[in-house]
Amino acid sequence: MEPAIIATWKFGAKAVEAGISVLRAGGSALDAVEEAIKTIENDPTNRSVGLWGYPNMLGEVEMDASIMDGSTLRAGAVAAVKNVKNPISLARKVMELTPHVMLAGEGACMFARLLGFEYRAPLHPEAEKAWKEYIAKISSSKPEKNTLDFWAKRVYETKIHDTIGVVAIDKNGNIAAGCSTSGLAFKMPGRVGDSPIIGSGVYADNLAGGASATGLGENIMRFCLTRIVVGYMYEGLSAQEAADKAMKYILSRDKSAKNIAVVALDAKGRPGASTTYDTFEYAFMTVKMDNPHLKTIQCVKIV
Ligand code: SD4
Repeated sequence: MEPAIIATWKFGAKAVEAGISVLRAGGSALDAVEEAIKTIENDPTNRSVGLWGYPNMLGEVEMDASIMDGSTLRAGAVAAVKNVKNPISLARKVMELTPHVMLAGEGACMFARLLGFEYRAPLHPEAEKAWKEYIAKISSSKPEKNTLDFWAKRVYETKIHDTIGVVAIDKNGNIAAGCSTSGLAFKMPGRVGDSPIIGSGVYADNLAGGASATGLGENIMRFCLTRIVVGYMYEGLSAQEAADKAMKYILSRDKSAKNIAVVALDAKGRPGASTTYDTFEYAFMTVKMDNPHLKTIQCVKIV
């Protein structure tokens, strides 16, 4: 098996380079996925992943992450966690050290403290400026009928969000998938997207392949996107065929389910990606390649 790794977005190029070093050294798919994602979580220029991402409406960065091991079908996730530098590593600890799959909110923060993962950092100045401007803008605009309208509509309008989603296959054919995000910018406190939901944000099964999602969580989690993609690969479709089929299914059920994307690797290590964004970019690399391959795709067509 030729080890390979795929990641969402242009910034995924940096992630796959970090992950490929792990795979080149003979490391596991799980280690490669964690390392790849940490690289983006640790990047202070990224505004949608990790502690330097945009905060929620109250000015607090709340993050979601998950990881799945396709060789054991074990998974770990954290939702709405604060003050952690690497939510992906915390998600892995949930998988490895607890009998649970997901810890959320204060419990996830407490688990982070117990493990010595707590890391307090001020908002990135750019994120703070954008948050203050956003609050000022919506506060000065026409008042909503009530607080719920304000939260439910105005906050949702920002549509600023991205996720680092990664899938890797190692030399033994083990597949892992993971993702991490600070979620929708200026979201309602407690809003959780698809990223920590196993089967929505990530899914992996050595017998089929792995998938990781990005985009508007509300349009991903009600379709269990990554579980659908892996299910299609289990039926024998390639990663590309499975990703396209899942997106076509989603659009055929709800034409408004825009702004989502998925990356996948099948059990043969072949890459695939599909999207309902107008355009979407992803990065792919195998151990034989010198540089990541960045590819741009267009919104899937339904006939
Ligand atoms: C979320 N799926 O919280 C994440 C954000 C994202 O591209 O990936 N945006 O909904």
